[in-house]
Amino acid sequence: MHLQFRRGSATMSLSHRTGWFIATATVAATLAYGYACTPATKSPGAIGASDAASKVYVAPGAHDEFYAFLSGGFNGQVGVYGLPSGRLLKIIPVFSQFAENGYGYSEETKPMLETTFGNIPWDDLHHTALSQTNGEDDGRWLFVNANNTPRVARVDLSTFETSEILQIPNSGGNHGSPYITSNSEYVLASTRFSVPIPQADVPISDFAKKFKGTISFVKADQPGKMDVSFQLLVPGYNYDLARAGKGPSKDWVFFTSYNSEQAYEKLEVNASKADKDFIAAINWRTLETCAKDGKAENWPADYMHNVMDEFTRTAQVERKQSVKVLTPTTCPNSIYFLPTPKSPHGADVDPSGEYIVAGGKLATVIPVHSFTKLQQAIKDQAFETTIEGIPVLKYEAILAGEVKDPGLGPLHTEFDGKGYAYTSLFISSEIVKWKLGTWEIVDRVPTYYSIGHLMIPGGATTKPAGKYVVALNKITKDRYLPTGPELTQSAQLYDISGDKMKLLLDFPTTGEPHYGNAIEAAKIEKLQKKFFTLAENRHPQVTKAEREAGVSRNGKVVHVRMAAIRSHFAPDNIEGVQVGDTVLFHVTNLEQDWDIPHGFAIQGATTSELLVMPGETRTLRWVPKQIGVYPMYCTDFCSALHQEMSGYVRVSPVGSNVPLVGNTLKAQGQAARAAARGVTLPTPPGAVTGAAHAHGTAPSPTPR
Ligand code: RUQ
Ligand code: CUA
Repeated sequence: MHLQFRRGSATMSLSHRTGWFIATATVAATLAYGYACTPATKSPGAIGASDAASKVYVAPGAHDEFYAFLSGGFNGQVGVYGLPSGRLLKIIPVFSQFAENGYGYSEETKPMLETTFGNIPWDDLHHTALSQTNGEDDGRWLFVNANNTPRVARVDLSTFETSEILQIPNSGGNHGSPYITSNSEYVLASTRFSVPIPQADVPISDFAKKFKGTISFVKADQPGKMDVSFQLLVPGYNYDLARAGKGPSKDWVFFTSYNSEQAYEKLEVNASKADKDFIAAINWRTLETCAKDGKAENWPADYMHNVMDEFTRTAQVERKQSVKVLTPTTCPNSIYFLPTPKSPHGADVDPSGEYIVAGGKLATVIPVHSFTKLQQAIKDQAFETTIEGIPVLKYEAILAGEVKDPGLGPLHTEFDGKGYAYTSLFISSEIVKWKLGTWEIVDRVPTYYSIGHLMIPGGATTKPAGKYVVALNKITKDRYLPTGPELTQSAQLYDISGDKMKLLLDFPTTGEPHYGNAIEAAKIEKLQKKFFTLAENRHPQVTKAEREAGVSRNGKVVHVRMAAIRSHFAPDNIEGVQVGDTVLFHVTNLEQDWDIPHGFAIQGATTSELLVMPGETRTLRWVPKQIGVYPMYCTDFCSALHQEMSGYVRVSPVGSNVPLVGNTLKAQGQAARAAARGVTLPTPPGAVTGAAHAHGTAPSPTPR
């Protein structure tokens, strides 16, 4: 018999129905054995509805205690939620274009999605890692991975924007990524799919001979400077997930691998034959020393590094052509294999740094390795064999213990900092709580349904805030109002402050959440940037005051330097554009106030709209195809006179003699003459009316 299961909700596999059955059975069992459950509630496993409600209730105007960053899976974005309320606060686009703010569409942000394969508008984002200092979340950055076209990105948590994306060369599927070392020295990334390295035209049947994996160490401690410091070439398995050590194990990283069978067809059968696969335990300090001592070879590679420049707010692309490669033989004692049953998925390290827990998705136990024993086994050379220069340690020599009968399909484990671990079980759709050291199961709760990852605020650090666990579920079925064939994905919040886990809340998520992180809000709130300083804006087409606005032609390209301020554009009427011109609207938002973006849209633009933050410049490209007069307007309800924030562009035939003008120049002339006479022109009404609708209440003076 082999167990079969699939992630994703597109198909109901037979085994999922089994999972469903088991989940239902678990619920029934839970009820039958008198699990603390108030009959009034609709959700089995939940505490009384009003109790639960009061625990997640955040009063109007009050703030949540935690920020949660949940990956969006196939949507390529990150969702930001407040906990315990589960309220969605923001979507941060990373590897996908985002119509809400023009990310990936505006000229400044398009280069962020540039790769050596071209501009990629959509990728698959699985895992998150918050930056750490001394093993604790520090709130500076969030790292995330692109799974399909291998990349790692940094999100700056002062702006909640993607600030940097690094492509990972010599990788095929960047799943085991990004995991972070305890002082944010490195972000880790591994190949899920082994490939010929360097890429080559070879028969697929040469898999075992020619295909390899890589583990990349990305230097990440300086913003804007991510780079692959070195790669370790490893046997052609599938490297799945990872964790860095902490405390005593902080110089080590642990990667799960499956398919040590090296199957290249029908993996669901052929990669599930061996009893055990491996966790690769890697000492990154040793690798660092080898690289410093010149043991790495420079291999040709082709990858891109895209950085959002802080002052031009424009992404710059750098193409890199080589990478340092180490192997287990050129850098001995840097990597060991820990036999681990069976096709392990997650690898998780407890807050003390002693225990390495594997989620053997087809295993009947949860194996836990001991870091102390691992070191001893290395000293004693307790090796079973050696594979491609990698010593394989004896299972019994490194094993701390096994959690017996955890349920079906253990995937991921998080920790509460109070001596307990929580493991997600995909097939039996539940969370089990067990004790570190004794390995006994102390509690289990059903999840609705098919949990993948789970997350405890700070659960990946040395100091978890063991208050809640969030289940990140793949399937919701009957939990919400139906919405056609595609139903929402969902997270569930459980109270873990007591002995028993208690379900408090279901909340829908954007996309399919894989991993997520949550952090005390205070660590991030204090770092917030409220607007970009106009005086520091170094965009080449910036308009720092209305008098600098204007239009100019360079052959078929028309540049419009445009100012946006409540409640007008300058210029607001443009003539002299011709059919087939490329018109670049460089819109600078002159506001210097929190929460006052302006939008920009023009009829027939085939890119997107813009949303321009205070103090920044964003550019929309527009190529008019027909003569006429086209309206343009602000798309963000910024003030009482937002509807008046509009204008026209006149488009004439090719070769027309209509001169190119933007009307601000006239208005500006008036203002200049008035200023020369010592007269102050009345401030436009919109500028003093204050914001309306969604954008706060504080009016700001017009900085002219
Ligand atoms: S993986 S469950 Cu990327 Cu576990 Cu999602
Ligand atoms: Cu600016 Cu509406």
